[in-house]
Amino acid sequence: MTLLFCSASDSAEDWRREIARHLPGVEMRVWPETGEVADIEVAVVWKPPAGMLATLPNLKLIVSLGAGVEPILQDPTLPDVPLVRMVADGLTVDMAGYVAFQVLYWHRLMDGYAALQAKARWEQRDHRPASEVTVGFLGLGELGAASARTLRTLDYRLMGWSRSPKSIEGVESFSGPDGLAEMLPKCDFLVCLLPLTDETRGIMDASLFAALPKGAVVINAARGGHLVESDLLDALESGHLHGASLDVFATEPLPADHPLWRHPQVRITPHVAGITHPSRCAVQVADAVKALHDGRPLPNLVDRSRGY
Ligand code: NDP
Ligand code: OXD
Repeated sequence: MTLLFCSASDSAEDWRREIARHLPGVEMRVWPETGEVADIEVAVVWKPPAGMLATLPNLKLIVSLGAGVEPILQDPTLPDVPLVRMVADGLTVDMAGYVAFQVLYWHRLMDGYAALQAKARWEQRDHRPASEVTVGFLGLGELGAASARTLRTLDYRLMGWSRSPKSIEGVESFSGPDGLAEMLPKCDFLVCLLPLTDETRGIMDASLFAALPKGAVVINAARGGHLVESDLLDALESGHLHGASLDVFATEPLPADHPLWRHPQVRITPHVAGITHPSRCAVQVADAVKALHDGRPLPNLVDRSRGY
């Protein structure tokens, strides 16, 4: 079997080593060195150039190196073959750690203590008990649910909004437009872990921020397209929102002159909340390829009609 690897931001050599370990006998080619395209049955990709996958006449499976698949689904020439996405313990643990860190940063007043340290001032400030702080999630899938479970061990009050209602111990579930309207006013923190689809694009806008209580903090670790950045800046400037932690942006890399970089109440990371490391994620690629080969159901299959 021949596999084509295509990613501008992952090390092809590291992936070659791991693919050889988990899929001995499979030949890995690295785009654009495709060789004879008719040989290629599996494409392993992150942000492939539009039209690239359509050049592979015998393609049987697309494996996304990302958990989010909108960069693949937006290709109008995308061939009609199964698409599986990355779901891996290592990535999930990374994301839960990122979310917990950002919630703790704001809740435990680390922004204020950093400012005090700069002035060599010893000043104890009061923070609310975690049991009185509500963290709401937009999206309670692999990453939202795992992040909520992690925060549960720290005693936060937890809520989550998803398409279908969920039953997760210690997490109050909301769904549908009414559910969102009911959840938002209760959230001291709002964490976005939705897929980017036609339904979720721009969901974090002025009207959503207005529905949050004054002083709320927004954390976006999903996609830049979920957030209307100018509305966020307005909500921070007016003092309605206290802060924001952002890992993803409408334009990546975030342009150097973007006002978000310099806003004192915004914490920025460069799309690193959950990373697909080859050493811990190649096994997921191998599982999908083996399932295809054996004719078994494919794990983590994307439902194209839903867009995630
Ligand atoms: P999942 O598909 O497992 O979960 C998505 C969740 O969103 C589900 O609970 C789903 O509801 C809910 N949802 C989808 N559409 C709607 C809607 N219209 N209304 C309400 N709820 C909706 O995805 P993951 O948890 O694995 O990943 C989430 C996203 O995180 C990815 O799509 C990606 O964009 C982002 N990501 C970011 C990373 C980073 O480094 N910053 C790393 C990895 C992922 P239901 O359960 O009912 O279907
Ligand atoms: C992903 C990502 O979707 O890295 O996995 O953003």
